[in-house]
Amino acid sequence: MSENLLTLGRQLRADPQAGALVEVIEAIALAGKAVAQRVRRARIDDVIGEAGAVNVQGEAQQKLDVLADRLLLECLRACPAVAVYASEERDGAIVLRTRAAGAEYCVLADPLDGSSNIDVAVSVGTIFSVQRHARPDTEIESSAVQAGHQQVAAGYVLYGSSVVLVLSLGRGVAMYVLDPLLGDFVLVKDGIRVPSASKIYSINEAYANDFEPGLKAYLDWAHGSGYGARYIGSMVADVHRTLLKGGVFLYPGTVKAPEGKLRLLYEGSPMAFVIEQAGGTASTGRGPLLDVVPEKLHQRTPVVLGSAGEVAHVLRHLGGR
Ligand code: FDP
Repeated sequence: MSENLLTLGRQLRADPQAGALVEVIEAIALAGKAVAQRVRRARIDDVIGEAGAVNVQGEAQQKLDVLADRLLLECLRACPAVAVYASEERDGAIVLRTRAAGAEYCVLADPLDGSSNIDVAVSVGTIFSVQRHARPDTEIESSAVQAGHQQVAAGYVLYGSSVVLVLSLGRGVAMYVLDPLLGDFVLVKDGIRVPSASKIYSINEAYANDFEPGLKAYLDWAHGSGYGARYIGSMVADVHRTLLKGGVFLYPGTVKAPEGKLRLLYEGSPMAFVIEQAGGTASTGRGPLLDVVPEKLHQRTPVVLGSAGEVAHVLRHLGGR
């Protein structure tokens, strides 16, 4: 029986620096609980498979992508501190309220990352990023397009063998697990640090023929240096393992897709924020990922993140930083 009663809400409300962010994170956590239930029941409720529409990226939306996006929107709509919601599943940002109405934050999310894995019961997750609504209300939609280092909070909810919420408010990284008895996220680890080195690389190596020469050279070097490979194919699960066990996660550009597949604002930036807050490194292969100034909402980016020592090995081969 659980004795851990330090819930996410109680911990946040005791934080004098958290302010109105508390209600934003609580809204995201509530959506996470609702999505977790839907993911668990997906086969039973017959919500597996494609929704019949494609998103703005031209990718087939899964029924659960659409459901998760709606649940997140509804939770944020009821949160007075949120001005804007932008999602991988929607063409444009949704203005919920203005700063004049007291709303200070923009929330960006990949509502259900790794969703092509749902029908085989592999871990999926919700990735989120919170930024300040920094522009005048007349430019409210573009307010969500900010460099990663300007995030005020980021994290993810992982729907795996347990439901895990990882959160950074810019002062380290904490991990919470949904206690099914309490129906609440309880703190299980604070001040998480990514191991500085770990001989694991995580990449879809099937695309290797299309990788740039430096990356092929890194993989050759890793093959000869005692490395192991781990690739779930669900970013949120691969990054979570990297956070806890170390190693390097890569989704690079290829000849066909020079900017890779992952979205900067919904996947790259929030995961980079978490990893760097835990003492790791995040790069595009050309420079720090958190320094990239986005030009548009749905921009893609190559991603190299994880243990500082492991990312350094990759960058040494790529000639980047
Ligand atoms: P998915 O398409 O299943 O949503 O962001 C998309 C993503 O999954 C990531 O979660 C995952 O890391 C990546 O795509 C897997 O792509 P590949 O199949 O090309 O390796």
